[in-house]
Parts: sequence; C-alpha cells; structure tokens
Amino acid sequence: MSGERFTPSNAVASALADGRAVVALESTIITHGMPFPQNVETAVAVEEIVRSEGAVPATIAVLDGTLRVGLEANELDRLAQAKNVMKLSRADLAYAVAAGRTGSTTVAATMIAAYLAGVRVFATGGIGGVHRGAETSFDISADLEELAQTPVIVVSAGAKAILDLRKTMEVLETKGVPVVGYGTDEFPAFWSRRSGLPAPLRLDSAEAIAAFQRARQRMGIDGGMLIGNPLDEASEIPAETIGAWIGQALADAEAGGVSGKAVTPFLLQRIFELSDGRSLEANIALVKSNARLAARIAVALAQGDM
Ligand code: PSU
Ligand code: MN
Repeated sequence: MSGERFTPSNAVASALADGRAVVALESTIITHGMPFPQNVETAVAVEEIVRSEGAVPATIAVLDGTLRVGLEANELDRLAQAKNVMKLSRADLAYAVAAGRTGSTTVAATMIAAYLAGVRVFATGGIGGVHRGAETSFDISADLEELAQTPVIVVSAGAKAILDLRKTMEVLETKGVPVVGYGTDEFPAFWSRRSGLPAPLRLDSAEAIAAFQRARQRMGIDGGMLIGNPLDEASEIPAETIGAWIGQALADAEAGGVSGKAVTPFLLQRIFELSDGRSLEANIALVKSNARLAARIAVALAQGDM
C-alpha cells in the first residue's frame, strides 16, 4: 500500500518496520537554499549527524515523479546540481508526482511526506512564515498552515529573519501551533540567537519534547509542533549585522519585482553575497544543530513506544 504513495529507501523501510527512530530532512534547502557544493556537503553531513545519534535520516524529494523518503548518496548529489527543480509545497507536491517531475520539498511538503511515511520528527533550517509587508502582498508561507494540521515535530532555528517574526508568531498562535523554545525563553531568529520575541513555551530536553507530543496525541489534539533551537554563539550573526543585509536584500527584491516562490531563495542568495558567505556558514551550523536535536527527539519518541 505504502509503495503507491511513497517509496522509502531500504534503510528507512527497515527502520520504520522495526519502530526505530527516523528523522525527515527537507530538500528545498539543498536546491533553493544553498549554493553548490556546500548544499550537498551539508546534506551529507546532516545525514551523518542523524546517524551518529542513533536515528535513520530520510531526506525527502520527488525524483522523476516518485515521492522518495530517503535518498541514496548519488541521488543527493544529482539533486544538488540539477536544474529546473520544482520547489514543492502542499499545492503542487502531487502535481510533480502526476507529471513525472523532479522537485524538492519545502517544510510543508516534507511534513506531508513524513506523515504519510510514519515519520514524526523533521529537521529544517528555518520555516517559512509571514513576509514583511504581507498586509499588502498577502505573502504567507504554506508552512504555517501545514504546522497547524500535520502531526510532525519540526525542529528549526526559528523562522527566517527575512520575515515579519511578530506576525509569524501571531499566525502560529491563531492556528494553535505550539512554539517551543529549546533551552531558551526567547524565540530564535535563524542567523541570530535572539529575536526579541518570547518563546510561548520552553522545554529543555528531547525527552520533554517527546512527552509533550505524546500528551497532545493522547488528548486527540492534531497538528504539528515547532521547536526553536538557537544556533551556537560562535556561529550566530548579531541581529544588527544581519539586519542591514536583510534590508538591502529586501530592497533589491522589491526593485527586481521578485514575487511568489522566488522570494525566499532570492533573499537567501542575496544575503549570502552581501555577507561574503557568512550567512551560509551560520545556516550550515544551525541546520546541523537542528538535525542533532531532531534525532534525539526521534530516539526519545521511539523509546517511549517500546
Ligand atoms: N531552511 C533553510 N533554508 C531554506 C528553507 C528552510 O535553512 O531554504 C526553505 C524551507 O523549505 C521552507 C522554505 O519551507 O525555505 C520557505 O519557502 P517560502 O517562504 O516560499 O514558503
Ligand atoms: Mn511565499
């Protein structure tokens, strides 16, 4: 049955069959979030971190119309260099499958695929959210809606600071998405540890996060959960420093008429250039840290099932 909806790698299939810990990983970060070759180097390193914590990595993408849960090394490499890769969300995940296309999965699409496969924990960099100026552009990421409905724990370094973080937090609250600061009272801001906004909830261990999700499920409360895991102090970029680059990148996007799905990739690329690569270093550090925490949560969840 499952074979018709998604195709797991051998490693993922056997882990799922045994009830062992699996961590979903997204692929938009590979195709639209980082340049080659750092994108594939990071993807490989992140998978290795997940394994070192005793979990099985499942990088998710649509390859030639097949929804794959777990990629082989050569497939990761090919995806990282491919051109014309679709950036898939809830709206077009099944389109890519039906049309035989290749596409990477955003947070929203990765959550859907993870849920289909029975994977309950997912590591990303930062979720999409409410863009600045959304009151006129209406640009609000489908990631928020997905968090509201799909029961997967998403480990992030917060929402990307290119967004309007205050509005993003408001939408998450409206939709009933628990937002948990991991070891912090403050919601992290992706490249920076602090956003100036309080984290609505705080938990200090992977076990406590697993216990929270189990309690939600016992009570029949649907939907995902967002973990905000601040990157380490040595890797962070102070808010004032990154803020100037974000301002410039936003102005360039506006001047260039960038819209829709292209906005986030454009801003990330522009900030990479303006920061002389420093934003990428921070992005890599935070993704690795999120993968480690996600693996620990997945292990805690799997232990609780036994
Ligand atoms: N985290 C990163 N880099 C990224 C993303 C997350 O470190 O590129 C991707 C995720 O796939 C997320 C997407 O879903 O950015 C948000 O896109 P949008 O704003 O168009 O919804
Ligand atoms: Mn958007």
